[in-house]
Amino acid sequence: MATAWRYVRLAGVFAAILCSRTEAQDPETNYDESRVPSYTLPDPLVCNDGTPVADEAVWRTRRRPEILAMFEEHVYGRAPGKPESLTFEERSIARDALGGKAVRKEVRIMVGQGDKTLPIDLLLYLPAEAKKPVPVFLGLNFYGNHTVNADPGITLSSAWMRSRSEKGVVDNRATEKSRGASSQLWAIDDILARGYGLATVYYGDIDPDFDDDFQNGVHPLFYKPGQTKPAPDEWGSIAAWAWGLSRVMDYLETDKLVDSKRVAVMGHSRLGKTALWAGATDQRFALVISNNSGCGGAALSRREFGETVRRINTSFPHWFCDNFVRYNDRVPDLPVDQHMLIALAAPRPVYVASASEDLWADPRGEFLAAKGADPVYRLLGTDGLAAEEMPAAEQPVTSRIGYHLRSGKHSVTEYDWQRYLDFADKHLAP
Ligand code: GTR
Repeated sequence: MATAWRYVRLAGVFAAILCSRTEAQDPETNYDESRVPSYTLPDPLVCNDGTPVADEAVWRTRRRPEILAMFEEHVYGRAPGKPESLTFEERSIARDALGGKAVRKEVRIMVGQGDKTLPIDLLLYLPAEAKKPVPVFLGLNFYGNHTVNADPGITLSSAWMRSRSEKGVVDNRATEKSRGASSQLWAIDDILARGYGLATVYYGDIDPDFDDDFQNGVHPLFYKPGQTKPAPDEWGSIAAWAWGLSRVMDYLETDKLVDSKRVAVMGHSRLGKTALWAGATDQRFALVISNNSGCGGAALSRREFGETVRRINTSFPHWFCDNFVRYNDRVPDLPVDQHMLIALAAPRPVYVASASEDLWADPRGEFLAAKGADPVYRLLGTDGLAAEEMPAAEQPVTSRIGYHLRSGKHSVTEYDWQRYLDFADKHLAP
């Protein structure tokens, strides 16, 4: 057994004892590598009719669309295309934000379909010194744009959000106390210092994260006459959040301060699942980053280690499409696994990051999925994932598929951001 894996297991023993996440204490949850079922992954380089994917053309014209369609039908659900109307309203601009380091912009993206509209509020920080359009990291946030920095110039979100006193959210609304409450998750100073911008949106603007049978958020805008909820193969919340990221991209393409050919889509946890799906469905994203995305994100479903398909569909029935529930007790019948989701980013650079104590997200399953995408990246002429074994903690792999295991808990840290910036410097250079 690899040393790295012994370390992960040891960390797991402590995690199981100390972890406050109730899911992690579920006695049914498997954290024992020896109890991982044996499984065979679907081959990303064999078409459903058995034709081998011999070259890039077959990948691009046949296999990639086939895999994308299977994820739409069985996992995330089909999303609509662009809305009938999309307008952008600059609501504020400050050229001297963050002590003169940044230009701060707030833009309202208004989605219109039929007689319905939905506002999505974007916050953008760009390096003040920039002489030309800059590459940007785009990521959704969990508690409102005003939580990513204590900057008093950010408009306080008035949207519904989960109550959480340490984030300053009371009775499902943000209070002044929530300003900067998530600033440790967003390395804005480092991002700006290295010449990048940051674009962020509160994910609840697109679809509030609770199961209301899709009555609020973006879904109802697209119901056909008489329809009251998405069909079993239509979009759940993850697909809606990813769709929203594409609408932000629509805006970024119009902003002359942004180099829209160099936008990295990034997300943590459920929003890491979302970033991967956004990178799969919208190839305008030049780089894709999954931070601790776990089940339904970068982790292989067939390992059933930590969070499982059944568990995630039970805890979060609104995240995936209803068809995904069919696989709760027959994961091996899924026509896809998550290595194929990572492969949908190919040949664009993609980075998968795990944390050693985040066993709920199955770090090893995340590494193995990245490895499972490697043949596609190699077919397309890149160096794929340049690691045979799962690396030890703090040993980043920076090939076109990037990977690291960070010591510690489920979170996004300064260490993670430094690696993403290094990776972007290497792979997004103009
Ligand atoms: C957990 C969930 C994970 C992950 C996480 C998060 O409760 O089981 O799949 O998405 O939430 O998003 O923070």
